[in-house]
Amino acid sequence: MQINEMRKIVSNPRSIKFRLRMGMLSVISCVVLACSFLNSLRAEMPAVKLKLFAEGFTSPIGLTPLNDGKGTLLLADQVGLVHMITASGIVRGQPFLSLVHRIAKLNMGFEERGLLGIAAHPDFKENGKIYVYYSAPLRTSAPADWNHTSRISEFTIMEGDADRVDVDSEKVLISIDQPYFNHNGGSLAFGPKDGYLHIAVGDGGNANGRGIGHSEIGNSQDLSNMLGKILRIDVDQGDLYGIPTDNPFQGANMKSEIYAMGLRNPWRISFDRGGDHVLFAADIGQNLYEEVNIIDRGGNYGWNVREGFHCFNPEKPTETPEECPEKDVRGQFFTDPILEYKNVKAFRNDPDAYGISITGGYVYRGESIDALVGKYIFADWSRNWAVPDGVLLAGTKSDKGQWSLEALKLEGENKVGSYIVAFGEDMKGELYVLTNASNGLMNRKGKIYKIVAK
Ligand SMILES: [Ca+2]
Repeated sequence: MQINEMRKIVSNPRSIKFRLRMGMLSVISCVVLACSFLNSLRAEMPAVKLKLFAEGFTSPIGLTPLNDGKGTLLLADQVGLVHMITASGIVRGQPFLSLVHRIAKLNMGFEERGLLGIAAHPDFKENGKIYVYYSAPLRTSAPADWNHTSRISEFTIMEGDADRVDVDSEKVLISIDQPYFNHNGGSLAFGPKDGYLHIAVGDGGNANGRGIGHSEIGNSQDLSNMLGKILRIDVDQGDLYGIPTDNPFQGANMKSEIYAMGLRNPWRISFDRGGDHVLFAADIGQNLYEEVNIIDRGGNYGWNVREGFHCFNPEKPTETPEECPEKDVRGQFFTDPILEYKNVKAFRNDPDAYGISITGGYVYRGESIDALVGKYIFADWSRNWAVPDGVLLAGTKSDKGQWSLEALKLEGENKVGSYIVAFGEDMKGELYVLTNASNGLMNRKGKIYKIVAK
């Protein structure tokens, strides 16, 4: 604006221009006030610090306490190795378990196959059993043009050597043929209340719930296969395992292992170790929305009819249809997520767009950061595909039961600077961030950070 023009406006306060300018100024000041109000709300969340705990991994996808009385942790690396780490972060020289030779041949670049989940039996101290989810080569009974076979297997430690798993002890509990390399899920978690093993399985891959090996209604909506589901089995019963009597889908053409359905690629599930012990599942979206779900028995979480809180059309994945069914093919209402955020690739410069691929975490129940207690701590893998820029997030449940989402502030530059692959927790409920500086399986750039108070 020219100074002369400004003078003219100011000298004639009744001019339309003056009133317009004043109006704009008040709008701007309101926006500024609103922003500072929002910032003051956000400022309640304290900054936390990431303290390097262990490094030298490739793509750390799971960290779980061994419950051996010594605080030992098991770290699963996607390349097929399980390491023992002491409570102080020292990585034992010899791997606890190597599945390198049982895993499908992995790409050095971006890869969704490999060792994808680990859980120790709740009675590990007595029975020495651990459970893994990994991508094996395609079994011969599968269609020849499919990609690989997911295995959920039980292993037992060596007799007389509690620091090593007997690789010959493998008992394959479940095999699931996978048409594509992607969307494998893979988390394993024992329910703190029921003691059953919960297994997250992706929808079969490709995109939009379509392609070879995809059911016409979408694998996630089809109870006759295990894809796009949360499974639940009793590893203490039967030859291989038992089906809990209250598993919800036990009829003709239904897989009785299914506990919940309608997931796309549940990348990391976890139980709240406190509170009501609910099961959280972060579900990676297609193009527009990433979501967090609380998984209830028999729930249908909507994919590929819905994405986040929105309708989804597999024919037009970048558009949100106005309408879609509220109920599944069996007449059951879909369950909405508790939280969603926008994908930054589709919603550029939108403050509600946090990244491109959700990474599920844990509810914080530790003792070192009071302000995080009860919050669901999770992440987005990265704001950018090519540049490692993971974002730490926190979900907070209000007294009225509504969930809200905010970025977790980090001390210093406020950047993780790596892809956030997964989270882990220890026996005390303290949380760890599992990162990879590369978006592929190379250069051992994987690190584990403990989340600590500033
Ligand atoms: Ca959903």
